[in-house]
Amino acid sequence: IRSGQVAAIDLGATSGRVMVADIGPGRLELEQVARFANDPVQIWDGRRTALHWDLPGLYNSACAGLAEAGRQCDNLVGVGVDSWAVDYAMLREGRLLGLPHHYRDERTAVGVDAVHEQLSPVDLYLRNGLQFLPFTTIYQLAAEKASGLLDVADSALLIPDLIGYWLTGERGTERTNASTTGLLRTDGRWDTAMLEQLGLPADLFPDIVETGSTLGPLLPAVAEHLGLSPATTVTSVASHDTAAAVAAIPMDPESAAYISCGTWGLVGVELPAPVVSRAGWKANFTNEVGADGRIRFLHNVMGLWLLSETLRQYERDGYRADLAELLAQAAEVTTPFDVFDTDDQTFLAPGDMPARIRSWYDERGLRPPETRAETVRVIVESLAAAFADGVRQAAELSDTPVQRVHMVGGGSQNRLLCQLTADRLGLPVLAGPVEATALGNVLISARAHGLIEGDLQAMRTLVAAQFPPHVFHPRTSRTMAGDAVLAST
Ligand code: LRH
Repeated sequence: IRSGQVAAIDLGATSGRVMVADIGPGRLELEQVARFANDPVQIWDGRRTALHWDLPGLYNSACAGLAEAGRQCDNLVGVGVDSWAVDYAMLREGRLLGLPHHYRDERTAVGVDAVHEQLSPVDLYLRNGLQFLPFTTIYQLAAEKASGLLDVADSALLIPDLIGYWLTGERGTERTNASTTGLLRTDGRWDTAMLEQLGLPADLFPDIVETGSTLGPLLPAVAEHLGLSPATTVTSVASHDTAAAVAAIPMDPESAAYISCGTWGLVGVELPAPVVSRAGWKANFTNEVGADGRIRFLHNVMGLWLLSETLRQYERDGYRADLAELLAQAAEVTTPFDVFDTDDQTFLAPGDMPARIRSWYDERGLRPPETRAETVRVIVESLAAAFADGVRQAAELSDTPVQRVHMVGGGSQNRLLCQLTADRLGLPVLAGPVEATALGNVLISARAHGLIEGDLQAMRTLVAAQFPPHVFHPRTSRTMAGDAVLAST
């Protein structure tokens, strides 16, 4: 066992950070060295303004963070990169062809139609085991066909793989993130027959690289520019942020469900093998690959996006929104409201969220929230309801006897959300760690560098010891099945 530190570049949909971890047997210390905004850019493309990620800007900020990490560490041995899933950049002869599209860009609708003309949604599900999300890579690529870019590109890289390529000059498609593209069969291989049927190039993405493998050392010029040792290597960690988070959840997957709650709320269980059934298709449950070959059987709930986009609107309206204050006011709301369907695609795009929520109620003749506190309350209530449904369905569809629910990510700091979720399920919610994604990133990196050893269970034990969760006990005796509602307080 060696000693040293590893750095994580963790890119979220609203902000990115560089974290440093000092890890060894029984030791896990995590520190943030840089945090930066991730502000998508709207750019005129000749026909419309399209929503893109500012990848060069993010890379620049990440590099500044790595340089700072190097200054703070005595032996920085490695770097791992994770980000949101599905999005990709196109390249020709190694050079970037324009900024990657944001998955919330509206261009994907034509792609969905084009794919479903060739393959029915259920047939597609039986091939790739993924829930329907209109922005999955397969739909984005199908939409891309019209742009002509596919004729020019000779390769494509998922976002963390692009950062890894810029750092090392090496290309690969990391396994966990590859599993979100819809381009793999449930056996983990590229579905070349399907790509051919859809008229998409079969060799656009580089070969799959396994989670935890070494991508390569930093390019000499990069190492010099950042003041890092040229021996520093980049590990292909669980580069899908959700896979990294799940790897670090201090849970026993045999009896626990999880909610990885950031921009999205990913609700599910961890399984040894995919569950691909008609019932799973109907419930829109996905089989994504996790660290060490586990399956993340989960459903995407709209997540904190509903809240952050609401706050953004309040600021546009000239109100200086303070989340903590609004949540405190929301907790005091006693008027009962129906919950709204957080899965409704109308909430996907950026824009005026409170107005869209109000219309959702109006269109159904239901009483809409009026005040800011009421709006925040219905969002949190509706998220808790969607989380509870997700947990129940995950348990049922996978035959997992769920006894507790782990909430990690930013949502674990939202006490109202944790409590309401516990109440709706009648199960304890164990909140934290908030930085599960970065922890999963550094743990896999540290293991690859020989700083720690062991399986996922060993890593989770390390997390549990250093980051004991905060327990929210249910205030009702409601059962998992959702019947018998008896308030005990
Ligand atoms: C969460 C996440 C999620 C994907 C979405 C695109 O950040 O990676 O797992 O479905 O972003």
